[in-house]
Amino acid sequence: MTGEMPPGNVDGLPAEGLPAEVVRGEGVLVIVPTYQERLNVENIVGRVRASVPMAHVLVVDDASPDGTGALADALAATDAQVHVLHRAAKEGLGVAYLAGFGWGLERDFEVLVEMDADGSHQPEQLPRLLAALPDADLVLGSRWVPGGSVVNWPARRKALSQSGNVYVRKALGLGVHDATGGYRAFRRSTLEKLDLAGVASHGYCFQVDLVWRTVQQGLRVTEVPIQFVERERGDSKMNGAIVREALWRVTVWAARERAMRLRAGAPAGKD
Ligand SMILES: Nc1nc2c(ncn2[C@@H]2O[C@H](COP(=O)(O)OP(=O)(O)O)[C@@H](O)[C@H]2O)c(=O)[nH]1
Ligand SMILES: [Mg+2]
Repeated sequence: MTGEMPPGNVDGLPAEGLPAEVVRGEGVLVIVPTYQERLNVENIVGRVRASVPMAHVLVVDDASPDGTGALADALAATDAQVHVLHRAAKEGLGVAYLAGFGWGLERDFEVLVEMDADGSHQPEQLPRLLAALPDADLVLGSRWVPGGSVVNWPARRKALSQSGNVYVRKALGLGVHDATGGYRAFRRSTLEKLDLAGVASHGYCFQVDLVWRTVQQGLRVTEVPIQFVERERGDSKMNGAIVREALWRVTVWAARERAMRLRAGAPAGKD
């Protein structure tokens, strides 16, 4: 599965403002939000540590009733590169990531990575994302570019993700094929420019929100193909409300953007 993967060591790449050590994992924080992931947390943390040994991991747990947080604490107790941020209640993926970003930005991390806990985002592909960072301000792991794929999704879920991404691309005029995915690497400098305090979106919409903000700042977004593997253990927290939130917020942003362009006398969008 990982045979065609480039090696983690990417010596020789021109690193614009990014030392080669960062591309190899030094100063990299992998943020893993968890809710009810007791069956997955040890596996994902171990795989990140094996794949990019210099990187640190931050588990952001929303007081999972199944004891995910305590298990993460036990992992952190034996590994100085594993950390846990306990939140008091489940408030959605977006709020958990914002807390994780805050934690990482307060410390000296240069790169902040988003990764699901359920194994859908393979830690073995992280070197691939990091290798693209010298030429990007945000690297997206993408299912919907050539070379990208999804394993074990029913046709209905695949169609939902693909059509959702087409809608986002057309409505916002974004040149991005997977704006809803949650496997991505931000430079610290990118997050610092995004007005994170103003982010109100929660689920998939949170992911679109951050790409949209990054593009609006004129920053460089690069998509790297990933193989997304549907979880084998535990349950998805995706629900209709998460999809509806993304739909209405994207529609509102698109309408606002169009109105602003019209007022400025410019052509309305690229669609
Ligand atoms: N901390 C936290 N993590 C969450 C929350 N909702 C989902 N997650 C985590 O976000 C990741 C993706 O969620 P998942 O249910 O797999 O969504 P799916 O991949 O879209 O089906 C997993 O690691 C979840 O445990 C939440 O409210 N709080
Ligand atoms: Mg999942």
